[in-house]
Amino acid sequence: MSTAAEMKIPVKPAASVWRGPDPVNLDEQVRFFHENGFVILRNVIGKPELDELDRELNRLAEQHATLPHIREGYNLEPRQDASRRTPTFRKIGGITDLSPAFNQLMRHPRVVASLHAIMGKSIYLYRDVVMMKPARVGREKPWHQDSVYWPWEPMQLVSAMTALDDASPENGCLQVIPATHHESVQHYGQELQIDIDDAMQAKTVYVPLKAGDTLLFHSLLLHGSEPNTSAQDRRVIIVSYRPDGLNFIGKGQREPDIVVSRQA
Ligand SMILES: O=C(O)CCC(=O)C(=O)O
Repeated sequence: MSTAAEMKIPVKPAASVWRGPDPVNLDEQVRFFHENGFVILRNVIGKPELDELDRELNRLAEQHATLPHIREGYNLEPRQDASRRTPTFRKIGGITDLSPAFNQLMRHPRVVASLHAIMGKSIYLYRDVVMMKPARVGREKPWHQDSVYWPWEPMQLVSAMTALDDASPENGCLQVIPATHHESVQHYGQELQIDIDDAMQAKTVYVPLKAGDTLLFHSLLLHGSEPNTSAQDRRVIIVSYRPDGLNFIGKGQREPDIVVSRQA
């Protein structure tokens, strides 16, 4: 891995494309997740739910001027697409408070069952954000590990990324480097990122998702994505979940817990 003193390198095309197989059985999912730092749940939601979430995102874009700023709030793409009627958002945070349909997705029984198997009996919400990655203007996300931004130790959160559109190498689907979730690495810069060397580049994998698939990934898994230069939006919702037993190391007051699910 490169150091801060070296040049900032853009995210390059990945060396390979993840094609499965994706474990379905819970025990196999847990084994696969611990080994690789991710696991994919296919077809978690279908067309009716996707259509409803699409309507919700259109509603929120229309109403953006009056929406409350929840958790990360929202954020515009540096490059706006003038052909759209509403501002071109990069992300919308606090989405599960803004929309009942997204709140329901955060608690989806299949996702929650896999999370319990991986994380234990208690699951709390930490972060909930829609990443819009809009056609033509969606910018890249440099290589990073989420936990280096986050005020929780040990760094053992799990994120669920559910695709709201088909996500492919063409429209900037996520890239990961499997099995990098065992330790944190030094990041640099305002956006907190790392540059990966040729050996790491050779291990990069695109993770294409069909709309409705959910990728679960460890908060230390190295990931990034290229810009979306295609004509297809690549929207995903990412919900990040925290297990019991982590210490809050942030500044200021800790937010009250939001319980997603608790097993007896
Ligand atoms: O949406 C993406 O492509 C990447 C998002 C991401 O890495 C993040 O929110 O941590």
